[in-house]
Amino acid sequence: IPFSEEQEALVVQSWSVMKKDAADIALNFFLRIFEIAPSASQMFSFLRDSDVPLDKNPKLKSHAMSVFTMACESAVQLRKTGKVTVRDTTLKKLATAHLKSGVIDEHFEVVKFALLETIKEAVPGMWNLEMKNAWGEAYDHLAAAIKEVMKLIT
Ligand code: HEM
Ligand code: ISQ
Repeated sequence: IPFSEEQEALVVQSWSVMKKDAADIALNFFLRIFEIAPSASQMFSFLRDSDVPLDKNPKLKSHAMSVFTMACESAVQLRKTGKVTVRDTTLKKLATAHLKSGVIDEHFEVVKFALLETIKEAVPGMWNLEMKNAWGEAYDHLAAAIKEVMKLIT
């Protein structure tokens, strides 16, 4: 089934509301990952090497925002072209960074669940099954693109 204009709108609109609270969203997102898979959160070097509290960590905020932004961009591409293409250099950099950190395929399900829970909590009035599926599909295509390159360079 093609990704519809309505699905794109659900993602784009909820993201435009959420990004006003970027710092909260980023922290909640990370805490969700930590809650689901405490061991996975130890892979984040910017936390191991840091003395500042979690909510003041600039990398946590910027990297978490990238995940949301890239998933949102994926929704736009899915509607326009039916597939997700990430810039080659970006994709290689991402795949390399994740491989180096010890990320495996199963972790992508953890991050997906954390992402969806974070959105649900951030926009409770907008949240519904259609929104969940639209974000989920956009994330799955993005994750598949990253995982594919991770396998190629392993
Ligand atoms: C780093 C995005 C999935 C764990 C990053 C960075 C971005 C990003 C933009 C920063 C890369 C850089 O250093 O320039 C994404 C996206 C994902 C995804 C878009 C899925 C679609 C995951 C998963 C895990 C994970 C499944 C596993 C729990 C990490 C870790 C780092 C990282 C450990 C390195 C942080 C550090 O130590 O500097 N991610 N990520 N990511 N991500 Fe992800
Ligand atoms: C990097 N990759 C995936 C998820 C993340 C969540 C918070 C901060 C950085 C991240």
